[in-house]
Amino acid sequence: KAEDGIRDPLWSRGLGDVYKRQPKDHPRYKSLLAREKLVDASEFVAKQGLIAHGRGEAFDYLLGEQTCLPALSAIKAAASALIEAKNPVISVNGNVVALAAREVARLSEISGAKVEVNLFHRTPERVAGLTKMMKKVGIDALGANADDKIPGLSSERAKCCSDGIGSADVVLVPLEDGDRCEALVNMGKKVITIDLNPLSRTAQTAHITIVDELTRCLPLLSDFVKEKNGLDSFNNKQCLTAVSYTHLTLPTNREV
Ligand code: PTJ
Repeated sequence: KAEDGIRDPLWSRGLGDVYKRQPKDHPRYKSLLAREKLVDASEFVAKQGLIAHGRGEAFDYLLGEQTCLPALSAIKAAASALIEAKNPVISVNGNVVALAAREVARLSEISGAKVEVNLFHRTPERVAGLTKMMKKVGIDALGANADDKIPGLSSERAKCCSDGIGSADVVLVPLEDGDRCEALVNMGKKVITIDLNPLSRTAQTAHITIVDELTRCLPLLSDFVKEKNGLDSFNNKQCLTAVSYTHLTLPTNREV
């Protein structure tokens, strides 16, 4: 254990080990790697997050495990929103930190967005552990001193930071619960989400929904912000319809 009493998560065995333990020639190497990252950080990933990951995998399988054209438009619209934002915040949960801490760190650096650890299944231990994981990739994440509340939500899941989500104009909140997404929209925030399920309440409620896998779309989003390659005219409903009708297919015609 480290001196603060929290076991060094994720990189305790060195991230290299996570990669080395997976057979690189396995046809589903990337999928194995993602699962291994979640297991490695299991102390701070909600058990429910593992189920959420399985649902995401299933949708990604049907999407052909690639960024579809409507998702690309949504990523560009998200880039525009982040570029124009005055106080952008990236809200991260257990799954997001375990899978994509480095990708979040790069986006935060490029966009100037703050990072807040904000959890559905909130405990002080999880907030501290995930904050420490962000620190290891160079990010001082907010979250521990939650002094504000998201109106309309009960109990621990309402907590947030006044200098983070509380005062943000644009919030990027990947893999979010539908209730909380709606509450953020009701607060007047511009909400960008990343969710592989185009039918979820979060996907339907957010202003900009990127229907793509988290680790696949974050680097693209960072590149577009850096290149100022945004898209101002965007219709989320049309985008979700295009994903559902054109890109969610049964994988009968491709290698599985
Ligand atoms: O760490 P906590 O306590 O904040 O809890 C996090 C979870 C994920 C448990 C919580 O936010 C939750 O219950 O989320 P939901 O309502 O299950 O929604 C998660 C959504 O993310 C689902 O629609 C999944 O399809 C989608 N998803 C899962 N993995 C990925 C994903 N979308 C993009 N990339 C992924 N890797």
